[in-house]
Amino acid sequence: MDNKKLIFSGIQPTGTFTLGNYIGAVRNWSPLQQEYNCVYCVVDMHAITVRQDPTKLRKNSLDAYALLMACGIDPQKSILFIQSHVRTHAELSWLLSCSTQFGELSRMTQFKDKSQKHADDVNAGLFTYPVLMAADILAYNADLVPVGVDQKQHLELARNIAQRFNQRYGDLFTVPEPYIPKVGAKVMSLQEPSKKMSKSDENPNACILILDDKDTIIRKFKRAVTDSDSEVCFRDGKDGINNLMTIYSSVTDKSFDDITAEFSGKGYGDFKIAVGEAVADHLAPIRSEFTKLSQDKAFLKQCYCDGAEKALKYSQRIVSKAFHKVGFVDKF
Ligand code: ATP
Ligand code: LTN
Repeated sequence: MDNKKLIFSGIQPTGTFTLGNYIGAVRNWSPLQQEYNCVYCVVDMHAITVRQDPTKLRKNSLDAYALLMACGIDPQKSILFIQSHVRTHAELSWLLSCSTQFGELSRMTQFKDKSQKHADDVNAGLFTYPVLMAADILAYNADLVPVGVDQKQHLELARNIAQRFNQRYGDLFTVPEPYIPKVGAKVMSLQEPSKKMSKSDENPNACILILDDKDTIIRKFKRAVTDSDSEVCFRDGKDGINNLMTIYSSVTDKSFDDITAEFSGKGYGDFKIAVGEAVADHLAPIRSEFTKLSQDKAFLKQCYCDGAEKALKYSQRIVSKAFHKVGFVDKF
């Protein structure tokens, strides 16, 4: 093994990725492949904490895998796999759940939000979701975890679980650090800019999907909720415009000052169209790569089977040490 640091991250196959998933997380995964050993995962086991249609889940998982490749993740460079294919995640999750307190899990804001949203199905998996996420990360002794800001609390918990396990049983796990982008760590809904953009939003105008065509993208931006002012500038109280500026800045690399100068004297209408065009141009190559990849089912299968094999081999070394440390009888 080389001494490069290890990156781990995952995304749920709960639908086509939004521009929020892309800017806040997935977009940053591909460049990291140059400098780090990377492990990326489609977390289908996390997805079933909310009711899923089985046929749709299977399709969404394969699409999510192909989308990650279309976003530049190369299965030759990184370990890219589907979570349920690698048993060590569930195994380690059980061990870690016995080092996690009920009180800690009760404080997770995602649990509070999701149990309100799905009040008819507040299942145990929704509650222990962050333990499985900790297992994903710790099974690879990941150093860095690139995520959007909404996952910071879960990552903090993963750090606490790692430290507690190490104290109880002796050093084993690396305590992971979050890796959160400076711009775009929380892309907001286009319809309610005080809420995060989310794959599972019921209002289709609230989010841009990364496979939306150019006309749809421009139409959604034109309808984006803004304020009654007319100046394109980043300021408190201008949530809608701040969000559009963040999006425009992250796809064009322009600074907020440059954007304000570019649109001085022009109205919100011109700005919204410019954002729509920049986003559509940025996403076009991903869309065509995805179309190409998803036609080659045999190739995709070869990639995810290969990925699962490598992931199991890597994580098994660490998880079997954890089994030994807690006092399970060795098999070999
Ligand atoms: P769901 O709506 O099904 O709960 P989600 O859209 O929140 O899903 P996840 O699969 O839970 O997406 O998240 C994948 C990654 O995308 C995570 O790193 C998360 O932090 C990031 N992310 C999700 N939404 C946003 C957003 N609006 N802005 C920035 N990053 C985001
Ligand atoms: N909970 C994450 C998805 C996720 C993840 C992970 C992210 C599952 N396991 C491990 C980073 C590392 C979310 O985005 N909702």
